[in-house]
Amino acid sequence: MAIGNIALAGLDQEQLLHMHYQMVLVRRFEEKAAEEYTLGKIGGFLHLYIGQEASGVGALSALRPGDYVASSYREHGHAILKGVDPKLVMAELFGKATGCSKGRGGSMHIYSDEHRLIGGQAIVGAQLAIGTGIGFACQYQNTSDIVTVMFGDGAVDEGAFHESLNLASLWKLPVVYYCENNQYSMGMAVTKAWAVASLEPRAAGHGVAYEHVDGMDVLAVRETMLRAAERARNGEGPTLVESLTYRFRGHSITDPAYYRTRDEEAHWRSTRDPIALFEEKLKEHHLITDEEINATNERVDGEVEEIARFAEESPAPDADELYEDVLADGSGAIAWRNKPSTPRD
Ligand SMILES: Cc1ncc(C[n+]2csc(CCOP(=O)(O)OP(=O)(O)O)c2C)c(N)n1
Ligand SMILES: [Mg+2]
Repeated sequence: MAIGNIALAGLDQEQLLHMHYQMVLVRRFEEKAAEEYTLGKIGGFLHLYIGQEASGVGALSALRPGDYVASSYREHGHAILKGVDPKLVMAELFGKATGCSKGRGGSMHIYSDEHRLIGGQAIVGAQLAIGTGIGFACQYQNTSDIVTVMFGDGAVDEGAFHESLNLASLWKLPVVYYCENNQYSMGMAVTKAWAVASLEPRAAGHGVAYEHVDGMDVLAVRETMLRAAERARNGEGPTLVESLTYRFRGHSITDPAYYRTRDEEAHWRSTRDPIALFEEKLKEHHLITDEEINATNERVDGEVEEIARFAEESPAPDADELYEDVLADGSGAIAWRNKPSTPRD
């Protein structure tokens, strides 16, 4: 067994190996989800997080359990890292009653009140406004909780991005705006969409602190996020963190990604795989051996089989529940907690 008495980024060996395990778990979970999708077990959309594991593990490792996370539709990994049981996440993808959103949300609407995971939002940029509102609530209620809003490079062109950053800056809200710049929004390359090379000028435009980080380096991400979280908790207001990463698959599972070359993908996979990079670093510091990496891979493979089995064997939601938790009709907000005697159209 590798013996590491060297702490990296202030973390001991056990903590570092746990981060490695989390990255492998998120990767394998997504690979399994892709497999189940092709078997017809998962319907609707499916946006995988493969390639972005360091960005997620590093960011969420810097948060406290009571902190809020608001995310996009590429959120399976965020949910797992926020503490939601992966079995309940997979069951949600399968649309099963045991899913964390009772099987009614699916891949894009993973949610857990208990874990303070505020979605899973399918509307690009929705989480920016929602997260900012939660930040206001945290401040108003005088708590030490903060909010991390996770979004993609496509969301920064939404009006909600500017409205949110302006208010959060003005009121010094405890929010970290975490942009996972994976360089594409669906088929649109960032280089064709942004008039500027980074988000720095946009942050400056709203008087918001800005940090850029290599999103393939899990420890660099963690350190950046620790600083941003501290600023938020200390009443110094929001930070916009830009985490440069790459998604190894298409936008969603059905996207053949014709807008970029296979060479470009192969380059990122072979030279910038965040798991391989972290393994190299751990080995360099004698904190892990190849045998231990293999053992982690095997352990996670077993866990993921179990996760998928749970989802497969779970029951479908009862058809009678179809009208439960419907929040609105045409005339305004009506909370239907129970099935109405006469279903409305
Ligand atoms: C308001 C809105 N506009 C357009 C869409 C369609 N849409 C879904 S994902 C997406 C791209 C977003 O890309 P990015 O923010 O970079 O996130 P990524 O998918 O790369 O994680 C678009 C345009 C949407 N869901 N919502
Ligand atoms: Mg993107």
